This record gives sequence, C-alpha cells and structure tokens, in this order.
Amino acid sequence: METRYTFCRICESLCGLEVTVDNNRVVSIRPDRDNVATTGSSCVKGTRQHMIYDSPDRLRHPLKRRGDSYVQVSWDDALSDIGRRCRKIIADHGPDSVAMYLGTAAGFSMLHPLFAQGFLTGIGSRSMYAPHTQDCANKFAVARLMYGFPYIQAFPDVDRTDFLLIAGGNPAISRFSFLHLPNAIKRFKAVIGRGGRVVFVDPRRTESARAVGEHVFIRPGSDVFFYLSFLCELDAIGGIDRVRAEKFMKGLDEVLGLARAWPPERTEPVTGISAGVLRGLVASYSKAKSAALYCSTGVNMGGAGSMAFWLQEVINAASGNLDRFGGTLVGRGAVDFPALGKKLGFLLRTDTSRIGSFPSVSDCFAGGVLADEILTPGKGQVRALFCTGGNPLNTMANPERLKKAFSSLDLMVSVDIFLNETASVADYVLPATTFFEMPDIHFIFPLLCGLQMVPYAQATDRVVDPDGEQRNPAHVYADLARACRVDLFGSRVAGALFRLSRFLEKKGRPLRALTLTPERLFSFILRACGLGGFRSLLKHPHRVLRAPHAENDFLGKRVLTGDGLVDLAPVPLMRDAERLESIFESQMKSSGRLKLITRRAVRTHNSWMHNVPEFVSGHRKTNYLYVNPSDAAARGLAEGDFADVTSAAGTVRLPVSLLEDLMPGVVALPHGWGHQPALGLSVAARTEGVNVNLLAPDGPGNLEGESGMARLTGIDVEVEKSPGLHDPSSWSGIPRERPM
Ligand SMILES: Nc1nc2c(c(=O)[nH]1)N[C@H]1C(S)=C(S)[C@@H](COP(=O)(O)OP(=O)(O)OC[C@H]3O[C@@H](n4cnc5c(=O)[nH]c(N)nc54)[C@H](O)[C@@H]3O)O[C@H]1N2
Ligand SMILES: Nc1nc2c(c(=O)[nH]1)N[C@H]1C(S)=C(S)[C@@H](COP(=O)(O)OP(=O)(O)OC[C@H]3O[C@@H](n4cnc5c(=O)[nH]c(N)nc54)[C@H](O)[C@@H]3O)O[C@H]1N2
Ligand code: SF4
Ligand SMILES: [Mo]
Repeated sequence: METRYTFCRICESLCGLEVTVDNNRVVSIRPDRDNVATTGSSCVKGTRQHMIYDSPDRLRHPLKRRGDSYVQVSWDDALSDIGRRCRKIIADHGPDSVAMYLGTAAGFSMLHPLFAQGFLTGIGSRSMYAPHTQDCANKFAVARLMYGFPYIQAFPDVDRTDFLLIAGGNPAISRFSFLHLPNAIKRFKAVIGRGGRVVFVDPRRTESARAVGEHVFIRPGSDVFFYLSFLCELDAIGGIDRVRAEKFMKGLDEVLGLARAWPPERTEPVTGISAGVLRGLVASYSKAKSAALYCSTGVNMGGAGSMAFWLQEVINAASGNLDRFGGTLVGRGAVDFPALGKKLGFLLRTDTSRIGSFPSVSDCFAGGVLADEILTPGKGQVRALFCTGGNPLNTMANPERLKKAFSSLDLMVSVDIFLNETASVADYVLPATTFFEMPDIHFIFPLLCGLQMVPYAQATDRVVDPDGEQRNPAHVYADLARACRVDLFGSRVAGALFRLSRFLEKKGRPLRALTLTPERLFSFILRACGLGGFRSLLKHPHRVLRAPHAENDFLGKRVLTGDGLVDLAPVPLMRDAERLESIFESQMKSSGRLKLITRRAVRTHNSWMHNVPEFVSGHRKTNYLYVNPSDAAARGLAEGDFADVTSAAGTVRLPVSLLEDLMPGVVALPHGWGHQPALGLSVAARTEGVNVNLLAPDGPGNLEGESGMARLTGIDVEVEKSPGLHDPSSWSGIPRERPM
C-alpha cells in the first residue's frame, strides 16, 4: 500500500486528493486536507472516481467497427488504416474536411488539448469544435470584443466583496466555473459574516440559495432584460463612475443610451422580477464598498448569453468595480498568456463557419452547425471526425440529427476511456489513459490565466500505470500525426522531434534520456512560467502558492484592445442589440408557456458518471422531470406519473417529481442521460433516463449570432400526462418501432 498525492481533474475545483494505491490499483481516495488551496474540499465524484475507471467496460485496446459491433485490433493496424483513410480524405477534399470535437474531459488536462490541437493544426484544418458552444462561448466572444482577448475573464473577488450576485450558477452542486473557488459556500457565508449580501438570481431556489444568502426568481432566458434594467437603474441613481470610465474605457454613453429604454417596470413582466426588488438590488450594489456580478451557464445558454454577459461586464466596469479589490479582478497567470496569445495570434481567428456564417470563437466553430457541416455537400464539407474526451451524441442539441450526420461520415475516430454512445457510431475507438494514468500540471485557466481565488500551482505524476494498451493523449496524437504523415503543430521541427521521441521511447530505456516525454514538456512550460521544473514542483505535493492578486493591475495596463481601452459598446454587440425589441416581444407572447431548464446533481457529471452502479441505484436509475406542484396540479400530474415533454424539436417521456423550489411556469430536466444507444456502457445503457437534448433544436436558425451558443435552457415546452407506455430502453422513453 502506498499513499500518493494528486489532484482531481473532473471539474474546475481541481481538488487536491490523497490516493491509496495497492498493486497498481487505486483502492481509496480522500481529500487532501494539507493542500494549500483546496484544504480538504472534494465531492463524491472525485473520491469515487476509481470506481469509474475500474469498470470491466473500460477501454483497454483499440477497437474497430465490424458491422454493428467492435473487434479488438492492434494500435499499428488501427493507426495505419486511419492514416491511410485520413490522407485520402485530405487529398480529395482538403484539410478542413477533417474535424475534431474536443470534449470536456479533454480540456482539464494539459496534454490533451495541446496535442489534439497540435494534430489538427498539423493537418491544416480549422474545423475544431468544442463544448464551449454548449456552455460558455458567449463569455469568450464578449471578452475578446471588450478586452481584446477571449481568455481575459474578470472574476468576482469573493474573499473581499461586500455584495455578490450570482445569476445562473449553482456552486453548491457544480462548484464554480471560470474561477477556481474551492469551498465556495463557506466563502459566501464569510461575505454575509462581514455584513455583505449574496444573492442568487435563478428560476429555481437552488441548493446554493438554500445554503446561503438570498434568492430571486427569474424567468428563464430573460437575463438580458434583467441586466438592461439593472444598468438603467444604476445610471438613474448616479451609480456610474464616470471618472474611471473616462480614463480607462470607451462607449459608455452608447451603452447607457441603450439601457435607458429598459426601466425596471418595463422588463418586470418578462423577467418576473418586480421593479421594487430590482431597485433594491441596484441600490445595495451601488452602496456596497465593493460589489460584483457573476453569471454562469444558466445565463450563457439562455439564447442571448452574449448580450447578457456583455451588460453584466459593463455594469461591473462602469460602476468602478472592475479591477478593484472586492469587485472583479483580472488575475495574472504564471505567464501573461493573453499578451502572448495576442502576439502569436492564438485564439483570435476571424473566420466564420461555412454554414450559418457564425464567427469562430476561441478558434472553434459552433457545435450547433456540426450536423449541417457534415450533411451539406460542397467545398469544406466535413467528412472525417475525431471525437476526443467528449460525448456530443449525448450533450449537444438534436442528437438524433447529429447521429445521422455522424453515421454518414467517411471516417470517425473516438478517443475515450469508454465506448460511449458517440463512440458507438465511430469506425475506430482508441483507448485513452485516465487522469490517474498520466502526469499533469494545471490546465490553461488556472495556470496561464490566473482564474484562481488563491493563485497556486501543482504538478502530479501518474498515480497508476495503465492496465492495458491505453495511451496518453500526447502519444495518441503524435502517433496519429505520424500515421497521417503530418507534422504536429504544423511545424517541421516539432513534427520531427516528436516522431524521433516516439521512436526512441518505443526502443526502451537506454535512449529515454534523449526523448521528449510529457514530463520534459511540462518542465519546459513550468520553467517558462518561472515555476521550476516538473520534478521540483512534484516535491510540493500539497502545491505551491503564487503571488496574490493585486488591484489596479489591469485597466490601463493589460487591456488588449487596439487602443488599450475597455470597449463598453463593441459594434457587433450594439448591432446585436437591435434584436432586443423582437426578443422582448416574443418573450411577452410566450410568457404563459412552460419553460424548460436544466439541473445538475452531485452524482452526475454531464454524461460520464452513470456507469458507476452505486451512482445509479434505486431511484437514481433515471432522470426526472421536476415540476412545481401548482403546474403539476394544473395538468393532473402527481409524483411518479409519466409525463410527455414536447418542444419544437421533439418529445421525451419520463417520470415526474414535484419540486416546490421551482418558479411556477418552469420545469427542470437534468442532462447527461439517455445512454441506451451506448454499446460499451453496460451499467449506464440500462439506466432509464432520457436525453433532454432531444428537445433542443440545432442548426443555424437556433444559435446565438455573436457566439454560436446553443440554446439549452429556457426552451418552450408543453407537458402532459403520458398517453402511452414508457419504454426504458429508448433514449426518449417513447416506444420505438425498430431498435436504435
Ligand atoms: N455535479 C456536477 N458538477 C458539475 C457538472 C455536472 O454536470 N455535475 N458540470 C460541470 C460543468 S461542465 C460546468 S460548465 C459547470 C457549470 O456550473 P454552473 O454554471 O453552476 O451550472 P448549473 O449547476 O447547471 O447552474 C446553472 C443554474 O442556472 C439556472 N438557470 C437555468 N436557466 C436559467 C436562466 O435562464 N437564467 C438564470 N439566471 N438562471 C438559469 C439553473 O436553475 C441552475 O441553477 O459545472 C461543472 N460541475
Ligand atoms: N441540455 C443540456 N445540455 C448540456 C448541458 C446542460 O446543462 N444542459 N451542459 C453542457 C456542458 S456545461 C458541457 S461542458 C457539455 C459537455 O459535453 P461533452 O464534453 O461532449 O460531454 P461529457 O459528458 O463531459 O463527456 C466526457 C467524455 O469524456 C470521457 N472521459 C472521461 N475521462 C476521460 C479521460 O481521461 N480521457 C478521455 N479521452 N476521455 C475521458 C467520458 O467517458 C465521456 O465520454 O454538455 C453540455 N450539454
Ligand atoms: S469538486 Fe469533486 S469533481 Fe470537482 S474537482 Fe473536486 S473532487 Fe473532483
Ligand atoms: Mo461545461
């Protein structure tokens, strides 16, 4: 038995973990109480993650599709066939015909996004897709317009603030996003302890709102009008810091002019927030010594996420709270990543998608047009897809159509740890190492962008070795690049170096000294960050602290717009604002309709926790439609009844659970379920939950213009008692005529 220290990479909390290993197996996991940043915080997903990996379903060898099932093949055979087919596709149709979907699990390690992107760059393809357009592309798009770079993300200085408003986020369950904030609820309690206020604006009285602070109901999808009225009122009561705005910003009068048309009385019927309550919030925000507005996915996914986030940022900046302790801060990473990115042109592409002309955001296209990009003939049509660390057939809008599109590809390769529902339509499935089976350092947000309440750094070695032929992402993509005869990162030198390294590594120990291992690469990155080498950082298993954040450290210094001023009224957003009247009209018209929102649970993580038997036992074998008792009574529904939920895109059938915490007129349905089509998830495929994204429409007409965000919350639905039988083996819950 041996104890090893590492950190969890399932969510942005990156909790320090203490792991007991016996005979190359993880036998137990505890939170690392000595970790200087996470001080013993963790959750059941992190401390039970060995149960995910220990499954007999775990991918241990490459698989090749044969008919409707998969057979084991050697890496060499898989790589040479993939290489041959990929080369032909590139030769016949050009590099953009090869696309990649870089999923959430990929984004939390350093090697995976780096090498996967390096491979696509080597091919010369721009066709990168990511879950950003399901959760946060609006934030990247707006940050680029206002601050000059997508990864300049101001965060609330929670530990010093006197007023914190969180819209569309539920940190008690999901932890925090766009900021490493372990023990969030404890920190919020401290705000109240020092006489401050914490307010949640959410269509559901969430676990967070129940634990701490105050709660205000908002009608789903209406946040943009809440922020407009907030800004209008802030201006009316003289809450604008004109001196600071004059010095560091531009566009103030334009955006105030826009907001003035939206006094609280006007927006009240759409947001459901009374003018009195809103005025109270603004007065309190304005009076507080320091204050911060923060929003998360509930706002991002609501159909006008870019405008909503923009206005939130305008309020924080124009009130004088941006770049002040207790307001919002722009942290410093271990290197000045935004400045470097700007210099080298990273993440700043200006192209648009072939279908729908959506701007690429952070060098990714909108996932909501991926099916169209595959199904629409013409130059640049996507014909091959690499799906890596993600499960788009579960997590993206309109999975039925996406499945048809994926099935029509000339080549599809999945790199995952399981044969999930997406991998189940791939030609090849390549087995990846888990987080425990590879060395790592913190990913880009905390390490390079400083999105940490307490800045720190940590490295981890592998905790165990893979028990089969699984390869780490650096090796997978170096090997794929060689098979496709392209240079990793599109660089001849890098390409040759990694080819030589892989060759030497395969030759064994004597030549190890000459190879570029992941550990050596990390040392290179860490030294560039002034954090010493990988081995020296490993000597601090409870991690090391970096310099604390400062105020007055961003405005006038690190703003990367052309003139160094924060742009409060970027032209594309002002243009987008012309849609406001029609959005308002349509929300007024649909105000009597039921709105669908999402709901996360402690034991689920998007689509990848349902193969652990103890996470899906008993009543947890399915997701539920949560309905407010008054809405249920109006439809004759009782706890446990089956309901049909119908949107413009489709219908799902699932059991009802009554929930008083929901705003009347709102129903909630957790995502990440509907694994019935997965060929290699023996536990999850037998769960009975349905795929909520069957209710979400995709395609260019259904995406937000500035960011390409899909609309995954605030969807208009009808709910009625199910007229027929429920079929637990179908991902919609509705009996099918033919097997899926
Ligand atoms: N346990 C668990 N933790 C997770 C995840 C998970 O699946 N499970 N996923 C991880 C990932 S990938 C992410 S991106 C983060 C996300 O973290 P969060 O953004 O905090 O996500 P949610 O917990 O879904 O919180 C969204 C909140 O928005 C509310 N909401 C819905 N629609 C609206 C609306 O129109 N307006 C407003 N104001 N609120 C609305 C919902 O009721 C919900 O409380 O969580 C991460 N952590
Ligand atoms: N309706 C609705 N839809 C949503 C959301 C919502 O709130 N409502 N939330 C959205 C959000 S926030 C997100 S981020 C997206 C997520 O969208 P995706 O990224 O497409 O989905 P995940 O379920 O996170 O997929 C993670 C995959 O990674 C695999 N995996 C786990 N560990 C490893 C590893 O170490 N290596 C490799 N190679 N693979 C690994 C898992 O087996 C799983 O298949 O979904 C979005 N979809
Ligand atoms: S909160 Fe849970 S899932 Fe997130 S990093 Fe910590 S232990 Fe992992
Ligand atoms: Mo996410």
